Amino acid sequence: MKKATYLLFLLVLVFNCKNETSKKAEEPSLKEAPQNIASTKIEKQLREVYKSKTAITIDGVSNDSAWAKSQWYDLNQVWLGDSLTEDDYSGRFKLSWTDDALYVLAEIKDDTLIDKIEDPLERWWDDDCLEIFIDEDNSGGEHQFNHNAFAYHIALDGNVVDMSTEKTGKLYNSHIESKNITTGNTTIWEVKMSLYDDSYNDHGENTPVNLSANKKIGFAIAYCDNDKSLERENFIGSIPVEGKDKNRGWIDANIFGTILLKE
Ligand SMILES: [Ca+2]
Ligand SMILES: [Ca+2]
Ligand SMILES: [Ca+2]
Ligand SMILES: [Ca+2]
Repeated sequence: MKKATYLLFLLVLVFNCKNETSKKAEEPSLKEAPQNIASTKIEKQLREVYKSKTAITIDGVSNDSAWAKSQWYDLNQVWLGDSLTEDDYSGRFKLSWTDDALYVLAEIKDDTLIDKIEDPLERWWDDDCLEIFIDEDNSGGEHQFNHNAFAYHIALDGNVVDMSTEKTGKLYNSHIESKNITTGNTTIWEVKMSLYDDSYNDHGENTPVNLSANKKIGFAIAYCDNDKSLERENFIGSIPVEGKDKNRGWIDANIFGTILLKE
């Protein structure tokens, strides 16, 4: 009897050890999980974006002729936080392009604008900000700490932040010219973006790509809404994300929509 109990104890010990070993072995791969996202993009939300024949002035005023010709798209998919009320948030956007840039016009209605974290590289997603996702070659796939795609957070003060290849936030202000003007609870954001391909080097010289008709680009846009909390209260995107975890855009370019540039 004693022997049997001892054997049982040994068995349990060995089993536990095995479990412990496999657990430990899985930990690093769990942390590196984003590295294993394959480029399995399925084209969704394919939208035609028309070229601007005249220059678009980045002044936060939407009276440029390109905007009159472009259609509004909803910015209404809740990726994080509870369901929204009309007072708390509503948003929509338009797109256009020229040979050297992609243009975004966003109209955001937000009851309280906050920009209280002074350091632009500290929790840049917890102040109100516009976030624009660009996958220049529409490849899809993982982009958390590389430049297969970009997730530009544009703060109310114009600072632009994304994750660098050093796995920290970095300013990419040279990629984006923007201006926002708030009237009442409505903010107009006008944005001009230079696009870079996946060879982008955080420590080298980089040349933006030239845009041309029939080019496809992976694209999504979102708004981080915080009104009074330590962390953002809502994250609202332009495209439905399947599954429970909808905060995937900053890691996984497979979830982006696709835009098709047209003359
Ligand atoms: Ca303008
Ligand atoms: Ca709000
Ligand atoms: Ca890419
Ligand atoms: Ca807000």
